[in-house]
Amino acid sequence: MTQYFPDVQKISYEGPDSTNPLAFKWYNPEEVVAGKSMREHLRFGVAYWHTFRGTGSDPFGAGTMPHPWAEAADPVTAAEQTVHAAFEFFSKLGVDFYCFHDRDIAPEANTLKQTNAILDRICGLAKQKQDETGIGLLWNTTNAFSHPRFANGASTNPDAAVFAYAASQIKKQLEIGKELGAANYVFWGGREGYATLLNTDMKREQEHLARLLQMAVDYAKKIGFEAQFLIEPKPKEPTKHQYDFDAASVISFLKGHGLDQHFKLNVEANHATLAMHSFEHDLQVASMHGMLGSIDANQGDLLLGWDTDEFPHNILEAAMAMRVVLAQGGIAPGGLNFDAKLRRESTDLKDLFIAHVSGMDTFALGLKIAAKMAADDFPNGFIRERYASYDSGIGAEIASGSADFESLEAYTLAHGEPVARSGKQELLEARLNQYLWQVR
Ligand code: XUL
Ligand code: CO
Repeated sequence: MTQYFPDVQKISYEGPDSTNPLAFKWYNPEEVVAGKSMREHLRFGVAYWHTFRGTGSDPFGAGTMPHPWAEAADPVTAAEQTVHAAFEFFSKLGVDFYCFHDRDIAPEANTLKQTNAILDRICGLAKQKQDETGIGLLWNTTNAFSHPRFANGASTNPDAAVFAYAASQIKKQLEIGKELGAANYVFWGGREGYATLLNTDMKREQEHLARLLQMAVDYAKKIGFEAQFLIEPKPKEPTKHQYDFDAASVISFLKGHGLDQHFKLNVEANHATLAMHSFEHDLQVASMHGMLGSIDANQGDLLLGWDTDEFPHNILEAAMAMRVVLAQGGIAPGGLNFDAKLRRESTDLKDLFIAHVSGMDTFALGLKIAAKMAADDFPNGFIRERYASYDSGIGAEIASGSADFESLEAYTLAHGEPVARSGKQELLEARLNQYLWQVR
């Protein structure tokens, strides 16, 4: 069998002092942290589209990345070779999961029928490789945004025939997800949004989006596909205003359409920052509604206003993310999918491994830091204390709803000016830095 990465052996854990770029410094899959192995906590996944199909092209130039698996002239043979390359990569890296869109894993043909037949053939091979390796599908999803037919959206398209096409594609992907035992199924908005209200009936478009989601819920039930459904928020790109703007707007959309029981969120770091939120903010919003389902682990660039999808290497951000995940008791059946791509200038095949190893180490270290903080009740103890006035007396009356304006006025008249209490932000930041630098 052809090896696509002959120079790379199985990546192993060598510990924090190693200087080997092809070894883990922090990710030690069987090491137990806060009662579970790192592998159980982190549930890493590789994104098929970036890692095996991303070429490094940008609006100013062609692809720069070698893809030996895609060199076959015939696209179906290339797709089969890509499955082999992908499973070699997953096995050597030691991830337990992967994710794909229908159009990453198999090429589109002239008709939906032909396209679906090719998809079945390639996914049959993927199933065989899953069974051989024990590597599972974290989630699959539908690409209803690249083809020119989706230029004006999929379920929010003004043309009902395009809605029908998108629905047919999603129907097939739900069947594929069932076949491959996907743990989750993702809906990312693609081109569900608009550029100008001069040609857009926003209310109608959003109602159609809700219809599509309800149909997906109904069909999954009908075929017995039990994956967790996830919506992935993003505020802009490719449209100027994406409907699934951020965690808060997605949650209120789902609640407004009676869909919230059926969906959780797949929060992506770079999408949160494009919405002018921190990664941890959007994670926290989703989590406090019991709706944080999975994570697209990447990072953006503060100085660039688009989705740069860099591999995560920010330990502080990873620690803050894992703090939210630990507090809600874990991320399963979701996981951490590296929706991340190499920089266009990183052109060695080995860079794919180096980038994933660095991302996995970043989150493994983040997990250890977050676990140490949780064990010390930091900063939770401080936060609890900060709100302690609501645990008894007048505060408990406010929280329980038994206080009213008259009783609060009487309290204020009797007690006078409240005593100022410091929020201690600088103290907490300094303490946090101690965690970042001391955990090993
Ligand atoms: C696009 C993006 C997608 C989704 C899946 O910004 O993040 O790749 O993760 O469609
Ligand atoms: Co994503």
